[in-house]
Formats: sequence, C-alpha cells, structure tokens
Amino acid sequence: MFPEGVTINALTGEVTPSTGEYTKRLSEFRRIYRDIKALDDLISAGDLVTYKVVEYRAEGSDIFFGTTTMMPGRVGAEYFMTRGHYHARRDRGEIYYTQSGQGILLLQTRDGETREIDMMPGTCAFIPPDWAHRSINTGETPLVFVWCCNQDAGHDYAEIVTKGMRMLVMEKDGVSTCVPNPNFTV
Ligand code: PAN
Ligand code: ZN
Repeated sequence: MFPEGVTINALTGEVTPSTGEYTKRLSEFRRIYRDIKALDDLISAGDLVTYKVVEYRAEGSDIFFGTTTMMPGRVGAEYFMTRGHYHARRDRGEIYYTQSGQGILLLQTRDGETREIDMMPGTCAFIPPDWAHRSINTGETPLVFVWCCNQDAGHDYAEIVTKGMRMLVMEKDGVSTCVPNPNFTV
C-alpha cells in the first residue's frame, strides 16, 4: 500500500483516481417514497438517476472514502433521498463532509433518538456508531458530499426499508420541513 493524493471535484463528485461506482434510479425506490402515484408518474416520464456513489478503496486498508452526488428533485412532497442504512457492524461510525449544495442528514438510533444535521459546504457531520443515516437533497443544485468510514462497516438496509425512518423531510410552501413519519413502525 502506498499513499496517494486523490482529487475530488466539489461540484460533480468526480473522484480521480476512483476504484468503483454505482448509480441509483427512481425505480429502485418503490418502498422508500410515500407518494406511489408521483413516483410511478416520474418513472414513466424517464427513470432518473437520483444519486451516484464513487469510491476510492486501497486494498487491505482499514478505511476508505468517496463521494455521493445527489440530484435535486422531489417525489410528491418528498425530496430525493438515499436509501438510508445502519452499518452492519454496530461499532463503525462515519463522517459526511459536504462539498456543495444543501441538504439534511437524518439520523436515528434503534431506541428512538433522532437528529437532523444541516448539510452545507464546510459542514463535516459526525455519524456515531449504530446511528442510521439518510441524506436528503433539499436544494435546487446537486448535493455533493465526501464520506469516509471503515471498509468493514458494511450496510444494513433491511431495517430502514421495512420500517422507514422516524422522521421525514417534506417540502411545505417552498420550505423543507422535518415531520414525524406516520407510517414508522417500531
Ligand atoms: C454512504 C452511502 C451513500 C448512499 O457511502 O452509502 O451516500 O446512501 P445509501 O447507501 O443509504 O443508499 C455511506 O453512508 N456509506 O456507509
Ligand atoms: Zn454509512
């Protein structure tokens, strides 16, 4: 393993050099957004990529990092968001350092604590171990953030897909508002 300077484009999320990437489209979010009709209408109009994740991973290292670039947009009153997850390893945290755009990072514990952190350029959010996290683009431009965590952290998506998150971020009169999720199940 050798040290390396990796270039990150704060506006596009491009990582140079990178070792992997994936994109997520609206059709993969049928169990995530509440407004099924709005989601189906958007998918029929063209199944948009709502976010892209690019990583830099050195084989054998304990940590790795990358970017998430989230497009602006909404499904009904809900802004484009990530799936949201706990880490498979409950002793692994993460940081999210916002490069451009604006958003909200929703966090929650298994026993009912919730927090919201504003994502704006210069904010580095500390995500403690075993706090679920979901990012939401509440702005009108791409939201780009750098994440860094342990390679062995892993993802547990099932909990959030099946139960939802305790809080939702909705657009109301042009303003983003956090509200309790009426469909959240314990
Ligand atoms: C991030 C997220 C990324 C996409 O790299 O995986 O922002 O979000 P979802 O994985 O919830 O769709 C991270 O938190 N890794 O642990
Ligand atoms: Zn994570």
